[in-house]
Amino acid sequence: MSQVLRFPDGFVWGTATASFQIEGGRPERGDCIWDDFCRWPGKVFEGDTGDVADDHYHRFREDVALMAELGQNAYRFSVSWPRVLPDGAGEVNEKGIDFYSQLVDELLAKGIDPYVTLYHWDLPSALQRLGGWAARDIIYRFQDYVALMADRLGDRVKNWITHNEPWVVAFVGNLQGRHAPGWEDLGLALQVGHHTVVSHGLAVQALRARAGADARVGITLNFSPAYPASDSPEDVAAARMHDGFANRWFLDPVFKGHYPQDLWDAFGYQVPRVAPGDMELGSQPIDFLGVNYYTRAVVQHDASGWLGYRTLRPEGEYTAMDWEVFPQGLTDLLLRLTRDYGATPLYVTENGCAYEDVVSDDGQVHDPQRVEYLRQHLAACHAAIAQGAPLRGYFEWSLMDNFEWALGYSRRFGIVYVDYATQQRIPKDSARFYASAMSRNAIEV
Ligand code: IFM
Repeated sequence: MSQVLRFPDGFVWGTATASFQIEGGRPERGDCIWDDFCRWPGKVFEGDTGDVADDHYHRFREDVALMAELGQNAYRFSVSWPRVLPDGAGEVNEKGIDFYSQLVDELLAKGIDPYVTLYHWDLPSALQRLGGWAARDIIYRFQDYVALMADRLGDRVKNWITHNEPWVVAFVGNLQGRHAPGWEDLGLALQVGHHTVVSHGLAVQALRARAGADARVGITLNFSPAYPASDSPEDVAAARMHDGFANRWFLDPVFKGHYPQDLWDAFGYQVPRVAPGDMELGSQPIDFLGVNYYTRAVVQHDASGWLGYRTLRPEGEYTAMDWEVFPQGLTDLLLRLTRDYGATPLYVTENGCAYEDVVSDDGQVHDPQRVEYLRQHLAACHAAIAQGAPLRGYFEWSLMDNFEWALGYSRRFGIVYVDYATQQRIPKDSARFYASAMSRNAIEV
């Protein structure tokens, strides 16, 4: 017998995207570190670039019409810093500002509330040449850029996200070398991470001062809930270590004003330089936390592994990213955030999956696995709400197929299929499933 799970009245239903992944419109903006990274041989699948992507820069009206057809009441997108400030600072590209201004107007005209992310990884190349996120001056350049956007959009945009996944910025870009700028240096990565935390604080101040008294400001973090491989004390301690590295390293400074001591000790001499006042800046009160969840980590003690552990690949169902499908992890995460970090309103700002979608003979894209993934993760959200998590909304990643960073266009996360040769958009079965969930404010399980 099926059961209907109803969401609270006023629940926010959206989809999410990011500038570099969908916009294209390369000649109409300055260069960013991902343009440079795409040119680095071997770094990005088949040398794919963001030059055209989904051509959203030229097709945004069509894309907003699609969102309206789906029936979403919110949309999360990011601003490309080099589109509005081609050199990262100084001269403003008014055409770039106009693009975002028109996008916001178009959304509002269709009853869709914009949630604007200010940094989703496309740092202006001009600023990278000055040291990028590793150089302290970046925090003030970010503050100026955020102030500009608050001045230009703050009359209409009420929900702001300072950073998307600073963990990925710091560690995937500067320790693992798999993202731009491509470095492999722990000390550098930790300093980069620290500057994102401090710049988040400065951005909160800029938004509070300039985006209107009703502006709501948050940050989006990515999470990797840690489950010990066994109940042995060694595995439990290993899971705690992974939790410190993957989750608490950014949660604690943002909510508690200090780095987690266990990880601080583990990082030894590589820890970041922290100037007086930094931790107070980074931990100012915020209005919500954005939660990005895709999968969990099963952690086993391994003295030879980095930080003394390794992650396992349990039996189960996997997406095309080779990420385990584990909806319970989302319930556990939302409840844990509520328990350990207070009752800050939560939004799932990203959740979704990649599968090998194809256009069938009937011209449609049938993606039953994504439908099930969404259904199960929405049920997981519902369970967390029922147990007290202050979850206010859910943004599906992603509205449409797009540039999946180092994997180029080889992974499709959209509920809308994009034919990159023609730029045709084809809503997948999952788009219809999600549209029905949004219109009913409920799912059936
Ligand atoms: O595509 C990314 C997004 O930019 C940030 N979060 C994870 C997604 C899937 O990998």
